[in-house]
Amino acid sequence: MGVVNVTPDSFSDGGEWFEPSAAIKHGRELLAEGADLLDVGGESTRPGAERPAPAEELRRVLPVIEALAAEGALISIDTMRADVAALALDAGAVMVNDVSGGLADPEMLGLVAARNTPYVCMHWRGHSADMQQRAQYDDVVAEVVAELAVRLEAISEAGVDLNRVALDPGLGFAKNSEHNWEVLRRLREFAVLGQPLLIGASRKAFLGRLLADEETGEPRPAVRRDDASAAVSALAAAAGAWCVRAHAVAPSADAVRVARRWGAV
Ligand code: PMM
Repeated sequence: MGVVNVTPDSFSDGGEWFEPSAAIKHGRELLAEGADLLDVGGESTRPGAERPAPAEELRRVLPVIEALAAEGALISIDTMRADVAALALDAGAVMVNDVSGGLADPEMLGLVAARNTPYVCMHWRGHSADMQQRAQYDDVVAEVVAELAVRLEAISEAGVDLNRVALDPGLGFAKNSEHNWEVLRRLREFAVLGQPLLIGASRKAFLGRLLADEETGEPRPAVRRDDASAAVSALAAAAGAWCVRAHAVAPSADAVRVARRWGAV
């Protein structure tokens, strides 16, 4: 899954593809690099980010979705808002990627059920403004699995076909670096949930900290985390992940091919 952030303030590629024409061009490039899906989003979820108004979120994503879907791309809409998801589906998106797992908008699961659309449910404990205060766990894997199981029940009760639902442990969302590494180290344990798994590690801060400059201690900048992101892609694929979300698709696509040929996928 290639990331097309149509935002002025994403941590990973802030503002680079904010103009629709630049985002559309970038989407085409990611497809050429081997992306099977493009994840188009108009709200930055970096820690501390402020939310755009719904109208602004729509203004950002709709022209990009329309153009890329018209060219045959499979698009997921990265949104927590049911109204945005509905119009994105009308514009040609084929999947909803909801980082709140249906918690941010009470209308979301009903929409997904009514449209019978594939749905990514990520583990989430609250909006970006204060999510890092919620990074409190005794056993992060056990608690994230349990909280995702509760979401799956709600999703099923809303009438969504569970055959169309993927889960995501939500690296960096109400999780610190140690939590993220623990989730990755024990990724196979998420198989008990019985759903395909999506992993979004690409360019995240925990990789920047791992690769910090040995002298200054400065984290490695986001745009220089793609080799590490690809390493996570290979290992996540080997641990059974269904999909990896990546900003630089080419290295992750190669990494997944290696994992597949290795016999792991
Ligand atoms: N991470 C971001 C945004 N959307 N969606 C899913 N399913 N999983 C993630 O880990 C995820 C996501 C934040 O990263 P970005 O600002 O680079 O898009």
